[in-house]
Amino acid sequence: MKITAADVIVTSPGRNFVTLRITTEDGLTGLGDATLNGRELAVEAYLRSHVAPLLIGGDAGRIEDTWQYLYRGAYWRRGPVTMAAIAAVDMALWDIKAKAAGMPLYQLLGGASRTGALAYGHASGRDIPEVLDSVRSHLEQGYRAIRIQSGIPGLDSVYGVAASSAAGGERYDYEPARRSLGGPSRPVEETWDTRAYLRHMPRVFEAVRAEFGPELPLLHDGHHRMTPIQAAKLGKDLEPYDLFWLEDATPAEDPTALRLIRQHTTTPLAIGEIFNSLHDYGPLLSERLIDYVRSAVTHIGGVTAMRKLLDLAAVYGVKSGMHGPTDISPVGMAAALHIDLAVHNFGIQEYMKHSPRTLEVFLTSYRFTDGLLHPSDTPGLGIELDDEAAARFPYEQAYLPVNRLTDGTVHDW
Ligand code: EZ4
Ligand code: CO
Repeated sequence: MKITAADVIVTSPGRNFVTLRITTEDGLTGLGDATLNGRELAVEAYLRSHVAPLLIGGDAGRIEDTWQYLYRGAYWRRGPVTMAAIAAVDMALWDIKAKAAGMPLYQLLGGASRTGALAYGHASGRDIPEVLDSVRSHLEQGYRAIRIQSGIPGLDSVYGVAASSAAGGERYDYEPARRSLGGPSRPVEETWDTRAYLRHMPRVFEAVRAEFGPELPLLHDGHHRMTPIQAAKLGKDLEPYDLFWLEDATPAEDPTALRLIRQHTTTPLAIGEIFNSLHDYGPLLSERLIDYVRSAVTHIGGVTAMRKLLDLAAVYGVKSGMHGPTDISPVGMAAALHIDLAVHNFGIQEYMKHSPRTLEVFLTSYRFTDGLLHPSDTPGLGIELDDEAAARFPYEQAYLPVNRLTDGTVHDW
């Protein structure tokens, strides 16, 4: 199966996505997600200029060899841009292989290990009453596990909190990357105060448990803002509320920070959404410093890399908890769901519904029922892209926010 085309599609149906489509001589097509939120055009250029020309004429069936060729063959390796590009090629080739076999991808990965993947939704509010309303609405939508993010007294805008829950209508996401829409093309700046956050979060979880009881799995994302000892304190303070996990407690480039947190708390830990290599996990798996790996198929290097990561994690009893915000396109989400269904050490899947506009461009077949996600039995990944719809939504520059402390010092966002 010779590759005859590798096309990069950049589209912005509500937010930006970079998609690779590989076509074979017998007319099969495969899609891969290469979206890197806020840095989309760097991946587009890497794919167009350096990767696509290498694919033409190659054998679409040689997935592992192509992965190694693009990774080792570049000499320069790792990094979010490179790995998102390799991931897109890898996903597209798996899509083609599964379509050629007439099977949904999860069948090629060993078949289903469960009936569906437990998904968690995102409750948030500017204050505790809004958080409680948001949890209630997520329960009504069928979620059986819920992430809790809350506004902090004294801070105007906090990661993970939807801009206005009073605005009415359905909130599809709180996508933090702001599109410039002809306005100033610089990131929004937010103000952060870790001590205020540490004082407030236990009150939020206390209120949620008091209202909804002990059963519901609850998650929280620290978004890389704490020092190890601050994270240890938060983990300890949250122990009475029995979290499913505390995510990204400390900045991602220092895996050994998790050692200190682990010495102080039994709150389960998750990290990895901005990792781009299995090697970024360093000692986290072998020393059992975390409980869940948060990588996305899109950012770790594709289905091939994710399978290796999860097999290694399984050796140490660590489970999956793949990243699933709306900046993972429906293609990346579908890839995650096929793996979720197939692997034994599945933990949970993050899920945020894409907007109706996004779903005009990406025709999906996966479904969410009774709190579980299923990738469907459509051959391949089960996603198609409507080129005409994509062309209606041209790229808009967008940046993730930048964080500063109250004295103006730049802080991790
Ligand atoms: O901030 O995907 O757990 N989810 C997250 C996300 C990330 C965005 C960044 O692009 O942390 O909301
Ligand atoms: Co996160």
